[in-house]
Amino acid sequence: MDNLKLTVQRQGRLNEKSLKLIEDCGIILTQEGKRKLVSVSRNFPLELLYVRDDDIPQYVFDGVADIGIVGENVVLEKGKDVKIIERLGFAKCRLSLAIPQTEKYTGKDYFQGKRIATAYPRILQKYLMENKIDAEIHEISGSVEIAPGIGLSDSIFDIVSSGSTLVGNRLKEVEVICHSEAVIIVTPHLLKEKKSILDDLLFRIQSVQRSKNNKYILLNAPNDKLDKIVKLLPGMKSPTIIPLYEKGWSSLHSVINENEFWEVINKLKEYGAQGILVTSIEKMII
Ligand code: PRT
Ligand code: ZN
Repeated sequence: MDNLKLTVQRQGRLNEKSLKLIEDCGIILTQEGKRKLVSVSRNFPLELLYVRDDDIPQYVFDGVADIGIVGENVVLEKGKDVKIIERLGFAKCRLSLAIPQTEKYTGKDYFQGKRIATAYPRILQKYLMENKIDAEIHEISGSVEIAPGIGLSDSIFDIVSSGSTLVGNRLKEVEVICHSEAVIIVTPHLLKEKKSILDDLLFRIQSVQRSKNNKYILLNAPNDKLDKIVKLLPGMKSPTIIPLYEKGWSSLHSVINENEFWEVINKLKEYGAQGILVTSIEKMII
């Protein structure tokens, strides 16, 4: 049977995490394969194609690759008819409008008649049309943040993550247009026989993703507070409770969403929980 073809970024911000995700799924790629244009797994029917991230939507749309891992911003910008089937939670960033720090921002109408430099003309055009802003788009492919400083534009529309690039170029972020993260896209031409390989891969990816968002928690608690603690930590089906040697106490094991942990911890202490241990989970299948 044919391998499922996955295209990933050859070099750059997405490359390492894309490969790590595949590795976390138990899929072994040959070491030297990472430097080639193509590599084949020896324990899963998967083939990797390494390309520039900008080319990924086209490769997937054409069916040269069945699926791809790419930033949502690139998917939106290319406008190809590919479907996002999974959000991966890394390479998070936003696409924003920014203006010189010395300028007074008066709201969206500030951009009427202005020149905006960007590498994302399509996303920007859509935003300007939706907001009835008549501005001039200057498409440039890199170092967008220097455009206002050299007189190429009045403002920029670009990717922002920490915001330090903007500050370093004396710019300020004034409108966030959209958010982005790495996603998996699938071709509209997926062959039936490859669908089951894709389902298997997605099952593995989701187990890995879930395990990243959750922690295994163990604690000791007085028996009369167990009901309250179980409500805070309902776990996957229900927590495991094991009696301690010391009378009146139990050990409780459960799973907790990482984002909820700090909210719950104070309540746990209030209910007399002690010896709280939190550890990571490698795979999580529900
Ligand atoms: O060579 P190739 O074309 O494959 O790669 P590339 O240079 O086009 O892309 P790359 O590797 O830089 O980024 C790949 C993807 O990572 C992007 O498409 C985004 O989806 C995502 N991503 C996440 C980012 C950032 N964070 C990011 N901070 N992409 C770029 N940046 C740049 C941004 O352009 C700006 O210059 O970092 C600067 C802003 O960062 P802060 O932290 O200073 O705000
Ligand atoms: Zn690129």
